[in-house]
Amino acid sequence: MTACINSTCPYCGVGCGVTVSTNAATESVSVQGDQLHPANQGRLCVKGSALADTIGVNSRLLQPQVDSEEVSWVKALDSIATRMRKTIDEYGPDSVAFYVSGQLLTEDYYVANKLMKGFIGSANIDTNSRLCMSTAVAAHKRAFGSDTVPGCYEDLELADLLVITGSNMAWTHPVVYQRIVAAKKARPNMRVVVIDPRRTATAELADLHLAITPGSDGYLFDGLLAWLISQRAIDSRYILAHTEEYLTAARACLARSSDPLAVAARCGISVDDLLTFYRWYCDTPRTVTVFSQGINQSASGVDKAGAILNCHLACGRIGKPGATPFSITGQPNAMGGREVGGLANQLAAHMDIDNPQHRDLLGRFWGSESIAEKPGLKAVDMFDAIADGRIRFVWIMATNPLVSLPDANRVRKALVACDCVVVSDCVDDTDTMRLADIKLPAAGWGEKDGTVTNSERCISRQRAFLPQPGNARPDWWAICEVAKRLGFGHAFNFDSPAAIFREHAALSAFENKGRRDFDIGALARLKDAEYNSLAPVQWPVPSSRRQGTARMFVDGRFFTANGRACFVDVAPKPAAQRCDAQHPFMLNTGRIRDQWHTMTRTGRSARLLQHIAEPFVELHEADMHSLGVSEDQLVRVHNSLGECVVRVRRQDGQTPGTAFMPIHWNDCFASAARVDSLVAAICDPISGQPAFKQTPVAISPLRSDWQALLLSRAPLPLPKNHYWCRREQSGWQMLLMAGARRPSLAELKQLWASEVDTWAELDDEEGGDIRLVGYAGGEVRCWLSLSLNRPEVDESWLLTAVAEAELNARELARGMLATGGDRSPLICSCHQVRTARLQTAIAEGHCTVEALGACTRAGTNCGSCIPELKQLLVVSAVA
Ligand SMILES: Nc1nc2c(c(=O)[nH]1)N[C@H]1C(S)=C(S)[C@@H](COP(=O)(O)OP(=O)(O)OC[C@H]3O[C@@H](n4cnc5c(=O)[nH]c(N)nc54)[C@H](O)[C@@H]3O)O[C@H]1N2
Ligand SMILES: Nc1nc2c(c(=O)[nH]1)N[C@H]1C(S)=C(S)[C@@H](COP(=O)(O)OP(=O)(O)OC[C@H]3O[C@@H](n4cnc5c(=O)[nH]c(N)nc54)[C@H](O)[C@@H]3O)O[C@H]1N2
Ligand code: SF4
Ligand SMILES: [Mo]
Repeated sequence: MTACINSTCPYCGVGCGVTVSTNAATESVSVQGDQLHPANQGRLCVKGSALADTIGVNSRLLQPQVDSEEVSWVKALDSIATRMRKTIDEYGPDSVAFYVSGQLLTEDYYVANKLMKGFIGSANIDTNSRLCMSTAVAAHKRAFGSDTVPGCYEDLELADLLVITGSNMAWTHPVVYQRIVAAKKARPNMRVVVIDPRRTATAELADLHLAITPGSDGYLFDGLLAWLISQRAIDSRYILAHTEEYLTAARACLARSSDPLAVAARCGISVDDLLTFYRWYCDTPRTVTVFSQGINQSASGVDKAGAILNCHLACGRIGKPGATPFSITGQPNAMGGREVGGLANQLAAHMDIDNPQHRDLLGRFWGSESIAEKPGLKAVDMFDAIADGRIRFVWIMATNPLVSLPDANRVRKALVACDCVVVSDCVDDTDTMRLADIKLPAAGWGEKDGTVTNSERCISRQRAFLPQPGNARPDWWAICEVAKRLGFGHAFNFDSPAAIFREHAALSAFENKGRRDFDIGALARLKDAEYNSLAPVQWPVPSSRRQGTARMFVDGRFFTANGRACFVDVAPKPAAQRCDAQHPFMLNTGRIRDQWHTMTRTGRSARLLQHIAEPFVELHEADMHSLGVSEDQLVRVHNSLGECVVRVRRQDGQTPGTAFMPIHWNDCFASAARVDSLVAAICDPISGQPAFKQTPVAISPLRSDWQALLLSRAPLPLPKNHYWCRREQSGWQMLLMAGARRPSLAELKQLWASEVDTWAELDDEEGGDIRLVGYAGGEVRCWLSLSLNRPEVDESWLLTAVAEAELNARELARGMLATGGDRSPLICSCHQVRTARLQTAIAEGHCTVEALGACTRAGTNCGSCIPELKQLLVVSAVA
């Protein structure tokens, strides 16, 4: 019997609908795109397509633990409440904190915020959205009076000019990107400008790629406003009718940014390219500007986003089909978190903590007299307060700050020093979990019910289709249970996510009367069955408009006191830090196509690890030359804060003098690859969002006398003084290692002394390489290859081979069949198509993405690799 259920993908802010089929007899789960979901209309990217690989009880935390002992939930919840109460009694409400996440469901988030700001009476709840969207939030509020994303995905398809800045959406919002690709194909006149210091997969679609100096977007958009004014391309009627402070902003902008030559020089691009962009913008009423972390994660991010908003307001390009600024959100529920007021300076339902009327309203609605009166500490400040003992209790939910906060080594010190650290997570081992005093097993995707809101304000249901494993429980339940033990039972007597959602919706409409943008009053009386079957809907959904709202500000009315949008004088600034002789490389950080953040889920999918399996630093060839390093060589990337050891990848899209590292690897997966151990905690003064994208570093080659690949059935002890990178695949532990002093054969065998009864060895006559296979009872238990450089192995072949005991030991030791396997980089994860196969197909005359797809199947499932196929076609055409 197969059962089908619709839900929402738990990864990025595109918020794709998925249809999950579960077969009770075979216990198999398959995940497909939901044909009817408005965000994706059936499409999924590679991460969504691999969702079924990442569920299950493997590596899950299944039982609460207090001080390293497994305990019942009752005991764990009692301990949390007692320790919290004791801390509050002794040091006051501001000595406790919650650090939460845009990956919580709205219902979890709502009760966490309600408990801290409404009943404990402190605003010390902040979220990883501080690292992600807080800049956009602050810029929206300053310009619009509310944190409103005005447009919708359809606007990106309708635009005649699409400006994408600081976003690698081909990899990070792949389904929206695919929608744009399709739109551009249907309307070839649509133009795309990509602004990014690197040439990314996203830039493959661009008619113009501006590889600006890192951090210079503020100059570019300020210069654009000056140009629009000088060309009389502004919409004076709109400015007069719907905005204020235009003259102040315009005068300042004209005074500093009128000279395109100077602006181009600041941005490190040619004046021709600059003016091409400016002219296109001038001439195209249907313009959309999409921005993401290249803008948000900056010490002057709010002003950069403000500069973008200024240009849209000046041309009246907002609230119209195909014309809007569009801050695209990262996490699946970044928007839901904003709705419930998860940031330390907000109140629930898009209200403000600084506004006494809002506090009063909330107090009456919640029946509480202890609503927090002042903003709480923003993420980076919160961890500083933990470090210096102002905060003595912290509950971390659905985020991994030891990996994702800047100056991550300082975060470690803070958590070590903290009296009580509670961590709620689904998996049993994360860098942060290792420092928890109390561990709570959270129900994960597919095991819990609730709602999320995507980048275009669309609320959709996540639905459970699996039982909660072991003693895992949803986060909302754990929070409510603690609230009850703290004496707030009357306000936390929720019996289901539906009940929480109804209260959340009712609050949004309470005394609203069109004054606050976030109003979902039409959903306040949903019966449980209606909540269960809730179809995706875009907020606002006031009682008067049940069908939801695609676009905001259509009538030019904003949520400021006088209804006018506000121009802001946004004096541009360069990147907060500069390179110097000791730190000659500007390190940029971000995401790769097939991994999600700290890899707790995607790092367990063999399929997703094949695209890129090891942490790396990308460098331009010229820099590799001057450093004297070659592709795949290990290097140290370091500065005064920390050090990482990663492999070099040559990347021609990298500007000389810049480097790029992924954010994903951490202490659970590699010896030294937490990139945030290098990033300084320099934040935007308004939003508190850290400048993750520009860090001066030094890079130096690492000498290694040997490198090895180990495969083992049993868990391996991780070496302390060597480079390593591990993963699990098909029940095998795979470990790559490198080091200075070469271990002896005896030392290596010692690793599996208790496991193995028979060894097969093969010494390479030429290089003195070591190849070892260990058997127990005729079955392969371990396999090892050690040589000077990284052993070249066909991993797919090897994994099948080690499972077959009768295989010739010599062949196994060689690691490859005599015919050889294809070890070239994997491009299409869905159909397992590698570069060499594609190059052959191109040589045979398959010279379009479609032809390559027909011939090799690459790119025909989720399409996430199409930008890479295009790159390959371009490179092959040049060669
Ligand atoms: N595969 C995958 N997808 C994801 C995620 C993931 O972990 N993996 N995470 C999700 C989350 S939470 C988020 S927030 C989003 C982030 O989505 P994006 O913002 O698209 O992702 P990033 O890779 O962080 O950075 C975007 C781009 O900014 C560029 N950049 C750096 N400095 C500058 C600059 O000064 N100016 C400009 N214009 N650009 C610059 C970088 O080179 C990079 O290409 O992705 C979401 N989607
Ligand atoms: N250098 C640098 N640093 C960055 C960034 C960057 O671009 N550069 N980007 C920043 C951004 S935008 C973001 S969003 C952050 C992301 O950083 P994090 O939020 O730290 O990363 P995740 O791995 O997504 O952490 C989510 C955790 O929640 C767990 N989890 C999943 N579902 C649930 C659930 O339902 N309940 C509970 N309790 N736990 C759950 C997962 O197993 C995982 O451990 O990183 C930030 N850090
Ligand atoms: S684009 Fe991919 S990761 Fe993002 S929601 Fe859709 S399927 Fe999930
Ligand atoms: Mo994010």
